[in-house]
Amino acid sequence: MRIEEVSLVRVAMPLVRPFRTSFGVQEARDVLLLHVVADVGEGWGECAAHAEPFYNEEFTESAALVLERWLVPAVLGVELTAAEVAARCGQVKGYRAAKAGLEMAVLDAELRATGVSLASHLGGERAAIDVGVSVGITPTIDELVAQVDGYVADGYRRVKLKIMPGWDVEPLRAVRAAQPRLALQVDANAGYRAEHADLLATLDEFDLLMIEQPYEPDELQLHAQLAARMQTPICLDESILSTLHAGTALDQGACSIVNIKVGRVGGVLEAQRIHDACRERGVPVWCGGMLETGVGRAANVALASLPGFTFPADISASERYWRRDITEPFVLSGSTIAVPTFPGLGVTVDRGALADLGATVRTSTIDGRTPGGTRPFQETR
Ligand code: OSB
Ligand code: MG
Repeated sequence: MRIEEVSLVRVAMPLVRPFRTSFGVQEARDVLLLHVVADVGEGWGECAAHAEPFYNEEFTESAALVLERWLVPAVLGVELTAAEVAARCGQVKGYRAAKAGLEMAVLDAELRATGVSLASHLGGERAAIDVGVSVGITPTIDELVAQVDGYVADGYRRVKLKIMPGWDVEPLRAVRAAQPRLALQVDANAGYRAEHADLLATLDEFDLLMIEQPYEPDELQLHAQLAARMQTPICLDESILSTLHAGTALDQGACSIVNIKVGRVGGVLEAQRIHDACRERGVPVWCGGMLETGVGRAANVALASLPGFTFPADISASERYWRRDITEPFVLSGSTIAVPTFPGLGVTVDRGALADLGATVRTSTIDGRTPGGTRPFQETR
């Protein structure tokens, strides 16, 4: 296909409730969507970067700038397939969430044009996926227990608690007491240091599915040391940016489970390759989330339908995040979410909702008068 126009759609979306992790609190998402118009039709993608560089080094403003200056110019007016987007963008180092958003939009356009759903394109095998909910750090332990009870009442059968030094053993003990048989796991978002190893080892008593990313991303050896002394499996999130990283971490014994996130690894196609590599080694994976809108959530749900995704995903129903999403909402059925079957991402972006939320749109197009020329980004709404 030939890409004729790319728009960056930026919209502030308030979360239903603040989401606190070891790296900070978020009350709203600074959402960046990609819209492409190609000769074969249109497509949408979502850049999962957050407003601040606290989860990793990327942030929305930086992603938008890199897209405008380098990534969009690398694909605009070019004849390509979605599978070629990553290579076209390869001169730019990092900025994986920005690249993932652009690839997602091109892939959506390609699959819509050929009438194939993203899930079937990727090799998905399930009509619905098992999901859980990621519960942020709350002001009090009572509020945490009440939130967990509420999600369990909604139907979620797996809960992930965010932990950090000072918010680990006590909250876990309270939640375990209230929910003795609930499938429970924790995520530290790299909040611990080597001196916390003894404390982390005591978390074995809570019968957790896994501990996610206790230490900093580069600390593979520390993770391997912890894995060697704990019953609870270690899962890595922030450490794994590629198939190569996943292989290295597994070779070193730094984890035995891999969290796969589209934005963190540079796109849904690299996510699929990590899944394939882990499956070949018999390593379970699961799909992480970045508080996406319906656009990014659709890609996550499609990805999570692949057979190697054996733990419930961090893909909750739309209402857990948004009072009003910008696509049709994803709804919970039992503890599952249905996989879209329509072509491409299988969701429709609600332009009216975007307008109501005050979205800004910046667009760059090919310049019909100049062979190979493009018009620079301009605010269009
Ligand atoms: O580490 O998995 C994480 C949200 C934002 C940034 C990092 C993480 C998360 C979550 C929420 O845990 C997952 C979701 O429900 O989208
Ligand atoms: Mg995580």
